[in-house]
Amino acid sequence: MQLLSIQSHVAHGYVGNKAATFPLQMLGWNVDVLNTVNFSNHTGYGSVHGEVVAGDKLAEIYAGLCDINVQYDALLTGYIHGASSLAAVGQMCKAVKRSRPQCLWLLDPVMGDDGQIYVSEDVIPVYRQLVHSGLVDVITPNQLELELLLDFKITSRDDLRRALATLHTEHQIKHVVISSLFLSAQQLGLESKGCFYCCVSSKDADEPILFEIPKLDSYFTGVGDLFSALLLDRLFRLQDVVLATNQVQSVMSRVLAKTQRMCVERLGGTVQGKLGDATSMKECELRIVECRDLYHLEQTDFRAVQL
Ligand code: PXL
Repeated sequence: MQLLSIQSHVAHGYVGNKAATFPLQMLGWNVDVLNTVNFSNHTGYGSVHGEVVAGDKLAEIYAGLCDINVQYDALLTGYIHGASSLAAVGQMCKAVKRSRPQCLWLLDPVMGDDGQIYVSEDVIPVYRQLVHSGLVDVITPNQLELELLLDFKITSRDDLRRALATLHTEHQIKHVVISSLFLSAQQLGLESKGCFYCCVSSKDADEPILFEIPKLDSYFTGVGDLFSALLLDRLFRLQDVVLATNQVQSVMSRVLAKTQRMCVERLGGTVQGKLGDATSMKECELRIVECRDLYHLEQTDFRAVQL
């Protein structure tokens, strides 16, 4: 199984390609890695050194891959810092899909989280065009990213249903998996249980569903990057997006629990990584290597409820 992963590289820590590559390799993928930035660390540390790889440089590497005729079974696109790089990535992924329609493209429109945008905002219109190309199979936005893509705020269950319908009908996206919603249980018309919600919606299925997932009192960076990598693997194998998402969220909850445990051991009692504070950020990196035995697990911990 051959996959092209187009995301960020950081020298220290685990986001972007550093969060995706090793788990995918553990799952049996040959991962070709195209780095969209070459940074010292993720942007949440407050201090970052390094450079963004411009669109023409990315296109040059892709031309080399075409010359040697690598055939991809899957494409994974994540953190891409600016419009020029994203436009180039869009061109190459569209070319792969046109020549090999069975190749599965998971587009994670990584733009921000928790109200903070960590890429250049000029990517927004380019993501809108890409999502509209009819060539993307799966998107995995969080709620902020969904709102940026569709240019409206989601404050109710009806808004969410309207957003999903737009993605399926106007944009022809087959599967939408919203990794985390910040809508409350009350806004969704559900009983409050200290959970966050993950939403799965497919063009050909009758109704979108929600998974209720217990919240951990902590914040880690790279969680969405690991989630999208694992989802691409599971979806490729199972073809059932609800089952795939349930399995992946079950793996994620174990990875996060282990990361939190290791973090508590190091920080002694507190596990709050503070954005902009390098000392706590460093301890709150995902334990991608230490969790190596978890990626293949097939538990389904969560029950689906209708949206
Ligand atoms: O996980 C998102 C992400 C990916 N890559 C880089 C980042 C971030 C989030 O901060 O800084 C370089």
